[in-house]
Amino acid sequence: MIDEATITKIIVEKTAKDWISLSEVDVAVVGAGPAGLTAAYYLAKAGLKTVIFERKLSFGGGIGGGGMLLHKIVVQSPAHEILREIGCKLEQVNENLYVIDGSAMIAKLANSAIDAGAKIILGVTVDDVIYRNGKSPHIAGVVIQWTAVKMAGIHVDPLGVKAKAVIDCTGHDAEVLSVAARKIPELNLFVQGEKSMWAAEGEKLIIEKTGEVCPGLYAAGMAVAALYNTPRMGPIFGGMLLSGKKVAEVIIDKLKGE
Ligand code: 48F
Repeated sequence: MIDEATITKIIVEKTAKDWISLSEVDVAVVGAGPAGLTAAYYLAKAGLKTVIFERKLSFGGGIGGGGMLLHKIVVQSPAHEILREIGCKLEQVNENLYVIDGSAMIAKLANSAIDAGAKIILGVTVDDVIYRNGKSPHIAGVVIQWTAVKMAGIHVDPLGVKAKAVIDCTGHDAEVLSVAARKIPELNLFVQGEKSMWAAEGEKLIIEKTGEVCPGLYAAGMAVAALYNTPRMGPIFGGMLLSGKKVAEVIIDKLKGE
């Protein structure tokens, strides 16, 4: 039987159950772009309790906009192996470049992260971090608010989610790193902003520099370029996938070793 009150009860009860579970996780990924979705896929696959908080009501980040709204996404070797692993059909264009529709890539990345066990919560903005000061300061979770509340400009206190690891996958603005740098000066973080475009160098450096930024806080994807002032690469996406995979491996090593 379809009954309005029953529908409401199911939504409220099941959402509350999920949120109670999500109040403490192994990894909080901020942003469901290519780096965040790839990281969540590998983290969840390794058995870590993983949540992605995404500001918008959709996932994919910069994939959907492609290069100047054109719907083909270019990925270089060996990042194509990640896409093959999750069932993407790629067209090989030359020795090391592959192409795929943006919509297909978004769907497959999100699907693989969800199937591996990650939760993706849409419409939630991370606007601060939780920190502790032991021997040295460390990040212990994220502070979240409904995006709709932020947009309304009304003052509503946020909620906190504890996490053993927080990954900034927010893209060009490196929002989590920026707020941590501003509010916790003892972390000695300085978000410099990215350099102008140099595709090959940008891709190489982003993968190299992906990893832990300070205890509990990690960066992947374009947030890494913003932190270390490395070049933007424009619409080539292999570095984002490899960066997401690398940060997952670093965190898996760390958390499984504890
Ligand atoms: O921008 P985005 O796709 O970041 P990325 O994974 O990939 C960058 C590429 O798309 C492209 C590029 C290289 O090819 O230059 O731009 O590093 O995805 C970031 C996601 O984070 C969300 C945002 O809506 C987007 O979906 N986001 C940003 N800030 C917040 C956030 C926040 N404070 N809280 C929650 N989500």
